[in-house]
Amino acid sequence: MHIKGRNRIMNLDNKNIGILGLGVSGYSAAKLASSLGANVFVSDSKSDVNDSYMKELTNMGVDIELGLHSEKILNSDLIIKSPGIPNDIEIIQSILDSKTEVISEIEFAYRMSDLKIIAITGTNGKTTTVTCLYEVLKKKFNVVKSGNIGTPFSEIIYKENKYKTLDTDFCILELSSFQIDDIDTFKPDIAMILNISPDHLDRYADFSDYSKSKMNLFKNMKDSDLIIYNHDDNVLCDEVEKRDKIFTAYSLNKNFSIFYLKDKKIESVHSKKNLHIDECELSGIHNISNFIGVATIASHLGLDDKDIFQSLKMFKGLHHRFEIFKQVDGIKFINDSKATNIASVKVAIDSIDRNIVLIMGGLPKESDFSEIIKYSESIKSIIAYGVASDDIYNSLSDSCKVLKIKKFEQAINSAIDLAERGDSVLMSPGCSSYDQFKNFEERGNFFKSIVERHYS
Ligand code: UMA
Ligand code: ADP
Repeated sequence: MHIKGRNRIMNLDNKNIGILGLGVSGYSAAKLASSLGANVFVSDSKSDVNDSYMKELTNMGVDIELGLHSEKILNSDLIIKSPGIPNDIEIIQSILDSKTEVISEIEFAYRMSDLKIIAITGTNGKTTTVTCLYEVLKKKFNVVKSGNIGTPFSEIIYKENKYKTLDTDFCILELSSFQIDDIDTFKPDIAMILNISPDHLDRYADFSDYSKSKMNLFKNMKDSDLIIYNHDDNVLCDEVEKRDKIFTAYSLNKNFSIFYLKDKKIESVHSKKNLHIDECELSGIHNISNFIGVATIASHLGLDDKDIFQSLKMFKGLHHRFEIFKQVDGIKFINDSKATNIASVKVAIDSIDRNIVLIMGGLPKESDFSEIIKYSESIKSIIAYGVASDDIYNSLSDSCKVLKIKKFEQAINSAIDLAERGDSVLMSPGCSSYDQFKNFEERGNFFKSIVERHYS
């Protein structure tokens, strides 16, 4: 089948498409390729993959190999790589030697679609910002959200083709650096970058390599496209300086932005309207910054300030991201389980300011936590749990009171015992959850259940 693409008509009839990885991206890319007439081969190094993916794809005639990456994939005309697959595995070297084209799942879906794209990236705040932007834009447009947030871009295109839902105005794509790495022609109509701080350094040579990967998002964008960046992020400002593109800034500061923060109000240069941050469902200085980014895009797309502020005011945020889930006996409990790097812990502390009982720990991404020292005045005590507890203790015990407790449940109970009226118990771990949990959701839900049980 031949489908129309904006500038990228790609005929897949009888093409051999190889796909590396049978997670959700591989599954959706395989369905899309197969539905468009390609011969599809999928290879996954694990033997136990999702059964329903196997059944559905096998029924579509997709050839699947499990438990290894054999050289069979070298028979492909084009290879689509799942984002979680690093470039240093052996089969990638053989593919590169064979000169077969390798692209990301995002690039593949892009080549198959006509959709207008708003792409959001950054180290922290992507999912919150994409969800908030979706809530604001849906008042005026038909929008869908996709990408790293959970639904692969290929799934959106597959469904658009299958159900002929051709009235989508914008696809809002959350993009991780892994997804940006293997783009080639991908060009969003609007792109926004929130911040860059150290993360995923196991996949990149160094921080500069990681930053370059994020900035790669803009490489095909033209002056007629809109590229927005957070001017309050120093790393981003340096990266923007180095590039010969037209960038639009957003900031908390009036000098750089069409929306800005003044006397606890988000103000607009275009109207006398404003939004008092105490009226918003969501709190946190980082979320005000996210709101200003969202408002900047919405305003460029013609939404008026009144509608933008109304939607921002109502936006409740997401679970596990600076989620104030309980206030009892004058103590606030905040679940920030998704804070898996130090930058996200810093903004959480900044948003509370004082009397914080901070729970950090899990599986560390780095061993140096000393950046937290500058917040020691705001922190009453730190409970350090899990594999990272020694590193946290070593980095911070000279400046803060740090208690080391290996088991998560005991760590939370100790935090509850320590907390007094006027305190905030903040679980903002700065590490991944995998030493004691399946994922950050499980860790956050367990935290909430321990607190609820204590006060029931
Ligand atoms: N695999 C191989 N060979 C390897 C390594 C892995 O075959 O050498 C296989 C695994 O056995 C597994 C499959 O690859 O079956 C997994 O592929 P994947 O890791 O790319 O994961 P997907 O299920 O396709 O999900 C991906 C994103 N995952 C990652 O980037 C790690 C999801 O983001 C995203 O929601 C989804 O695509 C849809 O776009 C998750 C994530 O953790 C939430 N992202 C990271 C983050 O947010 O920090 C970047
Ligand atoms: P991502 O999708 O980039 O991981 P999330 O919206 O899931 O981002 O939030 C992850 C963590 O980052 C949470 O702890 C959240 O409070 C924090 N966060 C949200 N926005 C920002 C921001 N603009 N700067 C720094 N941290 C942020």
